[in-house]
Amino acid sequence: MLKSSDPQVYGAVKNEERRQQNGLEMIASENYVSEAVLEALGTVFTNKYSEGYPGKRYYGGQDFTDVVETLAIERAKKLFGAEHVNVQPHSGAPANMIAYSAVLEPGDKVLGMDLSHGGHLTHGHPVTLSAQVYNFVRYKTDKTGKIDYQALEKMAIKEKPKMILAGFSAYTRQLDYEKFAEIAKKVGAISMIDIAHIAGLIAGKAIPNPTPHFDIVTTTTHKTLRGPRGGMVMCKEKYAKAIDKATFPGFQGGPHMNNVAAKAVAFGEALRPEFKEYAKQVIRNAKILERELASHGFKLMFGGTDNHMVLVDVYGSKGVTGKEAEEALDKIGITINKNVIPDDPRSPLDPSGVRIGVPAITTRGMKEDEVRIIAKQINLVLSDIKNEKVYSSAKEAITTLCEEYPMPGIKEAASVK
Ligand code: DSN
Repeated sequence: MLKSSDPQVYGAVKNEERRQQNGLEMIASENYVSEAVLEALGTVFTNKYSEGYPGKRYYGGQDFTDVVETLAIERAKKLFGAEHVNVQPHSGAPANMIAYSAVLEPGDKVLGMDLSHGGHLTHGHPVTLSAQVYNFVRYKTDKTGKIDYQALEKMAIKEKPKMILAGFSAYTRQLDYEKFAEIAKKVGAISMIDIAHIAGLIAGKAIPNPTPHFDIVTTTTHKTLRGPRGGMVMCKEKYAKAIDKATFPGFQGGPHMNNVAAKAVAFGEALRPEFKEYAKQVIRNAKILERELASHGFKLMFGGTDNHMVLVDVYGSKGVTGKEAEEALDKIGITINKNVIPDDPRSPLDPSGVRIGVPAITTRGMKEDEVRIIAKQINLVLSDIKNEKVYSSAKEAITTLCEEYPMPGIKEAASVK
């Protein structure tokens, strides 16, 4: 047992359980997995090497790895209506690199969303390997917080990219999938979308599904999809061979089969009716958070939200930097992350904004009333950040919520103190 064989690691695990139970996780990309997903992660599949794909492996002993990988693939196809699925990518960044390398040559041009406008590092930020290999040109949102599709089309005609990439990690509005696909088609580019943040909302049918419109779809399997940390690439049959080859042997070695088994479990959960209700509640909770924060005088970027998160200009609203806001909310048991806002004049280490998401608190069962309480505490603390007195009552309100809504996944969550 871990407790006796390695008390140090065991202690850290128990402390992390306590931290997760006794605080509210509001980092938009995090969530709590079920006990079944955790159990699958801790199985003997972690011992197995399975290079290749079901029915076509390089090593023996694959009867049961084939079972879990096939289940994961078939369930993902059902969830997203995908023609082809590869469940082996270790996470989101590898999934994106796999997709690029499957269809692009070094130096090829890609249009991707600017990081400060909600895009992701792996969509062409200069500090990444992908930006060293490919030539990324970045588009932005306009003053209204929307993507100007006419301007995007003009840019695509001028730049003649090999790929047009949609998707984000801090953008809060619904994308026009058809428009992206139409522009890509017009300029002869491959269309790709990274749905890492919104995969669970799509699987739960709370927002439209982009899979039919795009050549390639990448995602993580954690975040709103509530599976194990991992990645996945879906594509049209036309790109199936290229994606599989780019995954293995192109970019990765053996898949992590315990992780693939846990993906199968999570996808099975996402196919159940309860998951649809979960996804809808996530959207309802985010909308209430948007309205409550706006009513408390916070400036919401992009004009609000259509998904699971809000991006708030705390510096412009309350004169508090993103870093200060993150630290202040940490003190009352709310974990969020500082975040740049579009064309942020401040540095990424102490930006103007914070990103706040509701997927994890919704998994705990919290609804509109609880979100109102949370927004109130956020406002009390960030409006009076230097007043130590507001912290204790705010912390008490958050602790009460944590006790009323224990986190799933651990057997004795409620008794973890
Ligand atoms: N770190 C994840 C996020 O928070 O959006 C994605 O890389």
